[in-house]
Amino acid sequence: MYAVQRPQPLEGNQVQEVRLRRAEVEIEGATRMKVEERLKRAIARDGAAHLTLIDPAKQAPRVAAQIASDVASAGSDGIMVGGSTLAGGSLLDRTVVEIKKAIKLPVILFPASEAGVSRHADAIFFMSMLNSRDPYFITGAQKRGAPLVKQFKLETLPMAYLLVEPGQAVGRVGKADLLPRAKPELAAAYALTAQYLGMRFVYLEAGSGAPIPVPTNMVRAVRKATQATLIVGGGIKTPKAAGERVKAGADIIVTGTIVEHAKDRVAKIREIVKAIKLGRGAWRRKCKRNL
Ligand code: 1GP
Repeated sequence: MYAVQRPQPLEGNQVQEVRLRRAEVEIEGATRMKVEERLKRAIARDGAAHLTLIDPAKQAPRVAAQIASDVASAGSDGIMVGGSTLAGGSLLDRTVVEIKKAIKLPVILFPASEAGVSRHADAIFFMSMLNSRDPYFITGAQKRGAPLVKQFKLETLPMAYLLVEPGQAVGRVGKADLLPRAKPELAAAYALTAQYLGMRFVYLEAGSGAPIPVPTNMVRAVRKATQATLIVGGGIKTPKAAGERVKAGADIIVTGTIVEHAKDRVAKIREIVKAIKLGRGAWRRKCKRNL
């Protein structure tokens, strides 16, 4: 016969120790809230959020950290790091590390290829350019990067990356069949495809430095078609352009190029953030009217 090993009752000080450990784990959990949850909370609290894109190839890591610190003080909700094919390796790592030293906002990777994965970030937009003609940009780079994402235990934010005219450099490099500006229904069909594939984020991208941002009627059509968290970026340079896209239904606005000019960075981002947060109030009022 085997003697059943019963757990021994804990002594008073052991009970205390277990309680303390439990409390520590809870605190740790609270401080390490998932990035997706943080974004959702910002959207729920303010109506919409703002993310700043920093391309490691465009400045030294220390300068990137200064930009991050400036936009954090201006009210931005997080930093995206990546964007160009040169943004990889040790330059990417050093940039993420410096940014994380400077701010407490979430740092999310925005990779152009498998080279854009860094162990130091908080999360990664695990993205697929659904309207590319080249399978590399749909599942190829992802397949190469996925084992690293797992190894680094990065939080994944599954995202459809949809390139809209004019598309700029990323449209050309990504061999995108650009979504025509006059075809909002096509964007909506892609966004719905993304949702049915299980992606929780949809990014309508006009391309960095685009002379005109994604049209508002396209944002509206995608908003109407899906429940995905809707991100809009590319060529957004003014509070008006940002606010209009939030009014049309965007949950997150991304700006990149405007933070490169140090002179008025803080004031510019502050104005854009203000327009974003006000914009959603108008969007909600409109929804209520239409109920
Ligand atoms: C790039 O849309 C972003 O993905 C940023 O674009 O540089 O034009 O702000 P801008």
